[in-house]
Formats: sequence, C-alpha cells, structure tokens
Amino acid sequence: MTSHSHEPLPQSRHIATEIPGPKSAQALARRKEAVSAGLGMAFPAVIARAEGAIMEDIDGNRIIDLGSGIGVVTVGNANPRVVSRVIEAAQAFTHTNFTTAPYLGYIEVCEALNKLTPGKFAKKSILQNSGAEAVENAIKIARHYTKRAAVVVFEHAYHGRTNLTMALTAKNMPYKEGFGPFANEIYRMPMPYAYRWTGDAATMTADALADVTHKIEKEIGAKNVAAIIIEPIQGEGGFIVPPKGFLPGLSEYATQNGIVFIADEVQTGFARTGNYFAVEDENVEPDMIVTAKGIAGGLPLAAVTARAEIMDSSHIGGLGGTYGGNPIACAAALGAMEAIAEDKLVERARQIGKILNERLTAMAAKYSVIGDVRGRGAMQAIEIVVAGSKDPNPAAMASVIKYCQAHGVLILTAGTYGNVIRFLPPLVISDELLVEALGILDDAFAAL
Ligand code: PLZ
Repeated sequence: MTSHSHEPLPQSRHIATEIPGPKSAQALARRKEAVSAGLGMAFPAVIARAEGAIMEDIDGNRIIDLGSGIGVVTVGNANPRVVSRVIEAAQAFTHTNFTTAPYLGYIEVCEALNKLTPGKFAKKSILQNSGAEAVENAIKIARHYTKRAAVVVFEHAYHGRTNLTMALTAKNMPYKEGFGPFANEIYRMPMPYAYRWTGDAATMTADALADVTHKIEKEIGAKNVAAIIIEPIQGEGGFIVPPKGFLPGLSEYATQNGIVFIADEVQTGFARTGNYFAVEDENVEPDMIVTAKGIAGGLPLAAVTARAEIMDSSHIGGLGGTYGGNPIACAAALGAMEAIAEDKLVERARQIGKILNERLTAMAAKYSVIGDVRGRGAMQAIEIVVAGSKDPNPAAMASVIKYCQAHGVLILTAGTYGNVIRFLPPLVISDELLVEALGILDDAFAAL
C-alpha cells in the first residue's frame, strides 16, 4: 500500500518556464517583504512538491536535486516509509514532551542509534531538534563528565549557528560576523587540508598530529581538555577529507588523555559516505557521536549517542528540552532507518560515489578550473580555482551554478574560500538521473 493519495511525481527533469518562473517570481517578491533579509537562497524557485530526487516548483518545473536539502533527505524526499509512519504517528498523538510523559518512538530511536553507531561498548542517547542543539548538548555532557572546560576544534569546522556552535565554527563570514561575543574555552587547531597542504598523506598526518598535540599540551594543558570535536569529513568547510591516520591518531590521543572524542556526523552520518558513519572508514570508535539531518528523512531530529557512563553522568533533569525527540520526528527516523536497511542505501551510496567520482574526475581532466575532486560515497565535491593555480575562483563557480539552475539542476556550494561545489544527492536517485545532471554540469563548464 502506498501512502500517497496523489499521482507520483515523475522522476524526470522538466523545464516549463524560466527559473524562477512567473509564479515563483511573485512568491519571491512576497518572501522579500515578509522574511528576514538575513536568510540566503541557494535556488530561486518556490517548491510545491518533491519526491525521491525530484523537486517540482509552483510553475511546474521539475528540478534534479543533488543537495538533499543539505544532506537531509538521504532516503529521498517524501520517502514512502517515512511518510506513512509520520501520518500514523500524527494521528496517534502530536506531542507529550518526553520528559513529561515518555513514548516508545523515542526509546526505539535511541536503541537503534546505540546499535548502529560504532563501538561495542554500552551506549545511551538523547534526542534534540537540530544539529546545533545536539552539538551543544554533546559539549555540555562532555564537560560535565570530565569536569573540564576546554574544547578543541579545527580549522574549516562547521558545527552550527547558536552561540556555542558559532564559537566552534571556523568561518567568520557569513556565520559569525557581528554576532559575538562568542563562548570561551574553544581552541582551534590546524586541519590537514590535503589539496592545500604539502607532502603525502602520511607526512600530513604526522605533521598535523604533532602540531595539534603540541598546541594542546603547551597552550591548553591536556588535563584541561573536555572534548575534541571534529567532522570526519568537513562539510560546510568544503568536503575536506582528512588524510588517513589523522582521525585514529586524534582518537587515540583523546583516549590516552581522558578527553571525550566527539565525531560530528551531522552531515556525514546515516549511509551518506558508504558506511552508516564516516568514522567507520578507519575503524574509529568515537566516545560520542552527534547525528542529525539524514537521521529522519526531512523531519527535525538530532541526537547525541555516547558511552553509557558519559551519558549517565548528568544529574536527573540536567538534560531536556520541549520538543527534542518529537514523536512524529521519531516515527520519521524509524522509517528512514528502515529505508536505509531494506533498500540497501549504504551500498547505494558507494555506487553513487563511484559514478560521481568517475564523472567529476573526467571533467577535472577537461576543465582546468577544477582543481580537486574529493569526498567519499555520495558526498563528493570539486574545488574551483583559477586555471593553472590554486587560487579560489568563486566567480567561475557562480557561473556554473547559475547555468545548472537555469537547466533545472540544484547543486550546493561550500568551502572556506567559497569555491567548492558539493554533491549530496538523495540515495534513491537513479543512475540515469544522476548522469543527466552531471551532463548538465559538464555543459556548464564547457560554457564558461
Ligand atoms: N554540524 C557537521 O553540517 C549543519 C548548515 C546550513 P543544524 N550544516 C548545514 C546552514 O547554512 O545553516 C551542520 C553540520 C555539521 C552541525 C550542523 C548544524 O546542524 O541542524 O543546522 O543546526
């Protein structure tokens, strides 16, 4: 039985009008009047429906989605397993507040997280509404558990937009400019960014680890560090993949020094990189993992999962929130997890990664403005530079994005230097649709 009472949305690209079309243009004028100017807009079309890897705007254009709403609808937009559970949950009840009166969905999501996350030790979880809120809780719990204050973060990091998570985030513009003062006791460390560093992977790893541990010991004192938090592949920073050995080295150092090692898997988690979690690539077992985005197929849900003794260190009532682990979001998460398992989406992420990487590498050979191709699984990126150099070329990137938009392909950008095109397609995208979208990207570079 399908949960859709309407016609399925064809999984094909269709250009009906200019983008934005007349109806979108009208709605965008209202947006301008009604909505804060502080919000950006990556794609100038107003969406009426979306399913799988296609979004349809109010003018009838069907757009290929290579962004998944920033890595959220990993299981495809309006995945039937998510939608049917959401409808069922909403009809049962919409809210209690889990700390007022509990319900099974919350418990089941925590059980699933404790099982799916790497590490054979006993684990427990809490649920929140957003990645930033979960990161805040992760730090708060790590500080309470260790009775230490300092938090170690990295160059190019992104952890959110709340006060503490802005402080953890590296990039000033647009995330921090004018929004301070920021939380203290945050220490930023060098991040081995292979494309912009020198030496082979082993050298970069050794250099970076030596630098980080030296700075921790000389500038903070290891015994004052509550947590080291890192994205296993940096997302907003530009899909920066650390060289082999860096994450295991950090994790080992943390363990030796009683520091909680936190993996922020908000963007990398839930099948995206061809594993459930990106840290699995090097068999790293973080003490704590933060998840969000892909966890619930589009509904707001986030989680902190960690060693049981860390999660239990807080006094009763020390953790909470009104909406965290809302029953409808939990139902969506259970649907998304079912989709990942039953539809073999971890495996699918690897296949998508292969197609993406092959096509992007071929484009990089043809177009010298593509300086680097990197990523893992269905999380791939290209870095756009001035031909013959490594100078960032955001202008060329903007032209490429504009061309793709006009031709009905949604692609997101990223990067400390604002010059990275990133690919986060829904894992239910067909090979044909993916290849078609990449063909348009190829045309966009040819048209430069
Ligand atoms: N940690 C690794 O990628 C969110 C930001 C979109 P929230 N990334 C998308 C934007 O411009 O605001 C993110 C992330 C990592 C934490 C977060 C924060 O997650 O759900 O946006 O709070």
